[in-house]
Amino acid sequence: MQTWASVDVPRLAGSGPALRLYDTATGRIRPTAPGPEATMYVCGITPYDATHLGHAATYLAFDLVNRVWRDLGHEVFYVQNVTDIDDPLLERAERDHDDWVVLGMRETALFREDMEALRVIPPRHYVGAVEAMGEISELVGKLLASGAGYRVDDPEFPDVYFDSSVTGRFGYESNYDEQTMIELSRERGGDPDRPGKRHPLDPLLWRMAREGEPSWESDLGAGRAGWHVECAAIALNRLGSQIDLNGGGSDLIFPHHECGAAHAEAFTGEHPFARHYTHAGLIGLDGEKMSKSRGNLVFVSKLRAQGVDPNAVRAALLAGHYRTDRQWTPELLAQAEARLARWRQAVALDAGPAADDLVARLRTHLADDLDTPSALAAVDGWASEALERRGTDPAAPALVRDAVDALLGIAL
Ligand code: 5CA
Ligand code: ZN
Repeated sequence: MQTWASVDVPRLAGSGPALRLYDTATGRIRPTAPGPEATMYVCGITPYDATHLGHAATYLAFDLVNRVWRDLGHEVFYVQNVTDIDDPLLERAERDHDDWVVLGMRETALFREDMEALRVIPPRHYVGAVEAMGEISELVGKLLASGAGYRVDDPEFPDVYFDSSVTGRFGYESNYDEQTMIELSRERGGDPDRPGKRHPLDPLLWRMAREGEPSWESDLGAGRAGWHVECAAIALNRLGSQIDLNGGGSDLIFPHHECGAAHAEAFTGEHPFARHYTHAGLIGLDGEKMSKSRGNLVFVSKLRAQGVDPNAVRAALLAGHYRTDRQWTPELLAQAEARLARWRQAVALDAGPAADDLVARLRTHLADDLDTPSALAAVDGWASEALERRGTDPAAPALVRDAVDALLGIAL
């Protein structure tokens, strides 16, 4: 699929400390230690109701990872998918008497536009499930042949499932107990109650064609791919195994990333599939998680249409820590707008207080599990000093502008 337009990232002199991030699998903040090339797979949208501020917050968090790695001199190999065929998309299309293909295309186009406006660095490969159906079915075929997959005991629809016991590690990524896993699976697209499976937690790999549902020809029989194997195949085929980071919002901890990791590890025999499983907290509105099913959504495109500066949306979402579940409020946006106005006033001065120390602090805060609240406060400090006491360094305003752009993605 076509990705979105790239964004210029200023190069800063010097370098900072290695990036440390929380890893869900080990429950610890650990250094990321990519080689010259850093590999990152972040789960993309299911294209309906895009792009709400919860989506935006999650992609902004991983955009910071991208920016910090680049600043450290790594080449970042970033891949993202689009789940452009799945049950929720079909359900929405049916509800709205829409064509699921058109719905997916429209929402993906809107998402691209929003990402561009938010100055998110695009992935190198942006891959739709539909265009990847051949490679996904191939992976399912190999899992089936190796014994990691099996046909469910159902003569009418012998769908292919994954035997979650084959790696001997199922549960290592989420660290949830079995009861929790079963409940979350039921809530999030799984089918723990389907008869004929070896284990309730075994996820679907290939759904045989049903009347009235889209399907694709394959050696497995006409059908379509399960959700987790979609991401496993797209990631493995482009980034290989043992990637540096697998990311998404915290609602993907289970079953999605647990199952994706198990698929990849069963296929390659290598553990772990990702060195870091990193998850962003969920954004809510009026005390509830912002989600399609609840319908309490605030859209990036609506804000843009109202004339809101996307840089202010970015600043508002980065004002909280990426791992904290937090609420979107109009005040949050107003505060971000005031903050940006002040920063812009300060960088418009002919001279300012020396900014080398600010750049070092920005790097240190971001390297510390993306501590954006402290990073933004550091810029506030410099801006106050510049506006209240002035400064004599003529290069400082431009340096701050570049650092805020390169590291936070905010254009002043
Ligand atoms: N297509 C799948 C991933 S393969 C999917 O989860 N799509 S999604 O459109 O539902 O979500 C896209 C990304 O936004 C996911 O990483 C998800 O965890 C994240 N997300 C969804 N709702 C929120 C929210 N309220 N706050 C923060 N992130 C969210
Ligand atoms: Zn995914």
